[in-house]
Amino acid sequence: MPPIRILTAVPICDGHDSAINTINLEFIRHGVEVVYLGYNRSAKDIVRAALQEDVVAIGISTYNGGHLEFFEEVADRLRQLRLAPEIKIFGGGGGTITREDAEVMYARGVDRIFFAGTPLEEMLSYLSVGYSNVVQRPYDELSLADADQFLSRELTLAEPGRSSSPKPAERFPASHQPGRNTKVIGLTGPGGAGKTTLIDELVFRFLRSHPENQRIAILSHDPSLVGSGALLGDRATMIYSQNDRVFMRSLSTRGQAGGLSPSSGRCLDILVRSEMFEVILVETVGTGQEAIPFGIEMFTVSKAILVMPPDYGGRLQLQKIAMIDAADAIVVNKSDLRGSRTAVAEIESRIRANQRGQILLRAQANRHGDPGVNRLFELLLGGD
Ligand code: B12
Repeated sequence: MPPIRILTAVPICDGHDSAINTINLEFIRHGVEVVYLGYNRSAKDIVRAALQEDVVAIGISTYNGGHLEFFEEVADRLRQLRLAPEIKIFGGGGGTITREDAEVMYARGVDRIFFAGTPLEEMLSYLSVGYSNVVQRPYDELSLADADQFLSRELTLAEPGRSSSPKPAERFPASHQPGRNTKVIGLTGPGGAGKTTLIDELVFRFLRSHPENQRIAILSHDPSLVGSGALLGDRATMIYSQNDRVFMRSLSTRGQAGGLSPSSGRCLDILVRSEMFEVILVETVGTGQEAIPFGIEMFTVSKAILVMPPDYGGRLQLQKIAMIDAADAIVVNKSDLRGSRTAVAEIESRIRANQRGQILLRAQANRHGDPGVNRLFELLLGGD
């Protein structure tokens, strides 16, 4: 069976994330894939993410005292989308959630509350007994009000070890319609280079510059850890991507080297064929020197961006980074750090011999309105 896949979050106006961080790690160590949405999240953001990630349960950790109303809103939103009772809600909040409160919450659709003093093994056993054998069946497209829900399940069925008939990608009409030209942009680079922040900023510029009916998708990757669990945490650092016009799916590598997962190619194919998006951004896991994740069979992108920090270790190290030759654009991010101008000069001389017209930019993605990010957006996503 594929790993249990859940979403965890901390509600709005609540920064108590220490408990959920500990619990997430314990779940991951025992083979669970945890999509972590972060703290200070609204019920709407949580339910949107749960739908797009096609999780079997939502775990909420809350200490701000608003748990009765908050859990109820999550349950109501799930019901409105006909996602309840399939997606279950569980959680905890130490001594702030009393046993009396929990009874009220159960009556409103919450599956389980864990009180102060509960051993981690009890939570693990709750997950493994309740969710190990959940079968996520194909949706009949016509019976659904929400196209995102259909798309989300198709992505699930594209995973290795799932059976689906007909094959998922064939359930959308074939792409290649005249006039429709989905841009697929791949972003790769070492861990900590700022890929996720850069993506969120590109999404912001897309939402601002494109009409309301146009949407953008993100296919994001994180590494699977020993025991096959994974912390799918890119959503936790994103701000603008919490938006109905953004569809995001997080994939774990499930042991595959090179930056992508065994189902990445099929998932990208499904996203393209759905014809729901103007742009699809693909983020790899943090990659090493030898990785060239895009351009291989089943995974071709329109443009590939290499995101690098300025401190790659000097000219000699630069010679060894294979993606420098394969990228269409190289972004030296974190330009506020020392050495970023030198980095650009060194990379410039490194790529000169390639004569491919590669774009080279300095950027500081964590700065609002950064001119480097603006330029990258104009060059790769601005217009046709
Ligand atoms: C640590 C802590 C902090 C840290 C938070 C660090 C962090 N990044 O999380 C700091 C010091 C920053 C902090 C700040 C504040 N805190 Co504080 N904090 C606590 C404290 C001491 C522990 C909470 C905790 O993490 N427990 C550890 C977990 C692992 O154990 P547990 O709570 O018993 O939970 C069990 C189960 O419920 C379960 N569980 C919990 N969540 C989940 C989720 C899932 C999915 C599952 C399966 C299980 C589960 O796991 C545990 C298993 O035994 C509590 C008091 C207390 N003793 O509970 C106050 C407490 C929660 N804080 C409180 C307050 C008021 C605040 C502040 C508003 C204080 C202020 N005026 O600035 C701020 C708000 C911060 C913010 N931005 O939200 C109050 C809340 C009162 C209320 N709701 O009525 C409390 C109760 C203290 C008090 N008695 O007044 N806080």
